[in-house]
Amino acid sequence: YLRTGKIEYLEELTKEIPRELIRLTEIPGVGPKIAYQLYTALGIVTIEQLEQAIQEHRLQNLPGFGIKSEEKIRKGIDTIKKSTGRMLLGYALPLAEEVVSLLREKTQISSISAAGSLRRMKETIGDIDILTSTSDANRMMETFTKLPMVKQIIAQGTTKSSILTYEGVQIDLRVVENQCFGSALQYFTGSKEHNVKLREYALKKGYKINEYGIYRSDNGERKGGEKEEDIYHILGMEWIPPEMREDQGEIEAALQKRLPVLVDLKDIQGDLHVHSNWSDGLVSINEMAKAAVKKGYRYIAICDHTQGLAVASGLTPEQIHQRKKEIEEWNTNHTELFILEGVEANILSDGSIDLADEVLAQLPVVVAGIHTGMSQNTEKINQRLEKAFKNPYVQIISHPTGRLINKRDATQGDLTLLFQNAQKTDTALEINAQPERLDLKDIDARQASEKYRIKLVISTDSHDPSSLNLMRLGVAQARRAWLTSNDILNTLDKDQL
Ligand code: DGT
Ligand code: CA
Ligand code: CA
Repeated sequence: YLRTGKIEYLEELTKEIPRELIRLTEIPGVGPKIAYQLYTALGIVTIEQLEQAIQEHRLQNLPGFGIKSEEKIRKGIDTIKKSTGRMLLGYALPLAEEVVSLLREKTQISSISAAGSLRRMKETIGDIDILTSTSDANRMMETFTKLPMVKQIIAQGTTKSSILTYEGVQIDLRVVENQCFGSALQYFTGSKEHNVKLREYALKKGYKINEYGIYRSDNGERKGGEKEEDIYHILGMEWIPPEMREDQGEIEAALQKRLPVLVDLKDIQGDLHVHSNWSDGLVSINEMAKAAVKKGYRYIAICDHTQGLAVASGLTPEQIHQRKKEIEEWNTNHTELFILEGVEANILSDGSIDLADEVLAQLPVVVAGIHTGMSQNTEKINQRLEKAFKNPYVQIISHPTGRLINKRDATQGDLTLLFQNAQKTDTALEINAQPERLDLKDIDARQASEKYRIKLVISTDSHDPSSLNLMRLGVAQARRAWLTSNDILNTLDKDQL
């Protein structure tokens, strides 16, 4: 490849298989194998051709296909069409951080920050907005438009440039005067709804706000704008954390000086849902524990899958027993971090748990989740969850709605019933920090806490050490849900927990 810029085998394959075929595999329910079959047997390459073939029921004639599989693929196409094309926060955030760090390295920067939905840490991001102030705007724009990830320059000016990356992500960079940085940051952080409400309130109070500052309406005098706090403080409010800026009551709360002190990453004392290579995790319990020590945690719960989930090498009671020795050995030899013995058990399709009560009773941490039969109807899912909540050993429900952003809708389960049951049985609900889960989502987690006083747990569901870093996504989701450290169980120290 280095000599010729080509790989012969790849060239051959490209002749054999059209490149567009890869797009079919983005359809939920269509893997590489099925895509290949669709192409070789029916000559299908595009989603449009696939839709046509489904309409004419041509898939049903393929070996291994039936009405059901045809229907499943049709639904998958619906999902993909509904998906907004917005990227996951977990993808946008590292990309933005890389851009910021490259700009810092190569230019003179007074201030720089993400703005827009990224700064508000929304679960999905349309485009990435970055705001900066510098003594040399031209140099900044030159540098930005020549970054290694840039495929195309959409616009290049002295105050705003936009680029498109090879992955198809749009990044907007704005350069503002240092003395306007605060007001510009406020303006470009949004949300639009928050800003509209804030501007209306400002007008009522005799002020005008825009990206250049905050001004008195009567004589136009500039009152501030260098710092973002200026805007909120001059209007008589507390500074509002970006995650709350969605016009969901935060302006009213800030005026009453009753904003909650949001949970912060540094409040997190441990991770209560991680896997090891006893089930489908990539590394040993020891390696997971060492990584958790590096994060400054005081405890982790190793919650391997259980026997009902064979595809994830779920553990039998006997294997759980064997695993215990490894956990005890760590705990005997280490004081800095305590390993809690746990499982992520399965809520089977009839609502029973795939381990006997005697086994569950031995385990300090029992997480339970739905991993199969996710397409059951509302009644079935409801019954199933209700029964699982009644199990006295189940303490935490993992990824409670089962949604996968842009890929799979939440289960048909009734959310109100879920919350009522969690409340009644004193069961905690998880905010799963995996980028495509973020489940519970922000508004649901807020309701669970405010209305039902349910305790939440922020967990990474890590299957490898580096995924422990996803905790910040879960914390962001909790902050968007207005949660404080009191609402989150894994902010407790080990003994309280
Ligand atoms: P996104 O990119 O769809 O995930 O969402 P945002 O919130 O990042 O939206 P974007 O990129 O269009 O604009 C960034 C922020 O700038 C937005 O949250 C509010 C502010 N903004 C931009 N243009 C306007 C505008 O025309 N009117 C108002 N009120 N605000 C604007
Ligand atoms: Ca944006
Ligand atoms: Ca933008």
